Amino acid sequence: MQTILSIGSNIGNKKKNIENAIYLLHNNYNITMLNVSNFYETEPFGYKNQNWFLNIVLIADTDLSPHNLLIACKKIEANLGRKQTTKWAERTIDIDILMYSDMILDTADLTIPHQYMHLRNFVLIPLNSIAPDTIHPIFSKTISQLLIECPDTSAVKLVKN
Ligand code: PH2
Ligand code: MG
Ligand code: MG
Repeated sequence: MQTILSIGSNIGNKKKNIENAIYLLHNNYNITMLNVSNFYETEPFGYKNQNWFLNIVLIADTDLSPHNLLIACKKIEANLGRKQTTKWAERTIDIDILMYSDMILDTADLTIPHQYMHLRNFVLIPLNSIAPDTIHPIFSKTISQLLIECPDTSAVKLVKN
């Protein structure tokens, strides 16, 4: 199944942390990357008094169920040294499931599509760069339309390689 993930880091070697997460998704869980966005330097959304993040979004193919994909993401976060801290705390690595095919799911530990994805520039700007025409299954709107309507004013800067 096709899934869309958001990966962010704001401690340590942010680029290496994200590259390691992509490597482990593929190597340990046989997840195939179909499209990976460029890196973006992003102003912290929510709690402002922390480092800027580096963020990417990727589209991948997986045989894992949403629940098992969530477990895989959590294991990789733990492998890469993420400490279990409060919701808005800075993090070595954060891997979030944004979408899973056109599935809608609302369980205690997992909500798909990600419940805040349409409200965050650090998600929508990278995602719009690789999948502007993907339809959000709850709002029935494209990513490019959600970006136009997004009220977030936080800065998201493309990193030029
Ligand atoms: N993740 C958060 C909270 N705020 N801000 C940016 N810019 N990037 C993130 O990945 C991010 C955030 C919670 O996971
Ligand atoms: Mg997150
Ligand atoms: Mg997370």
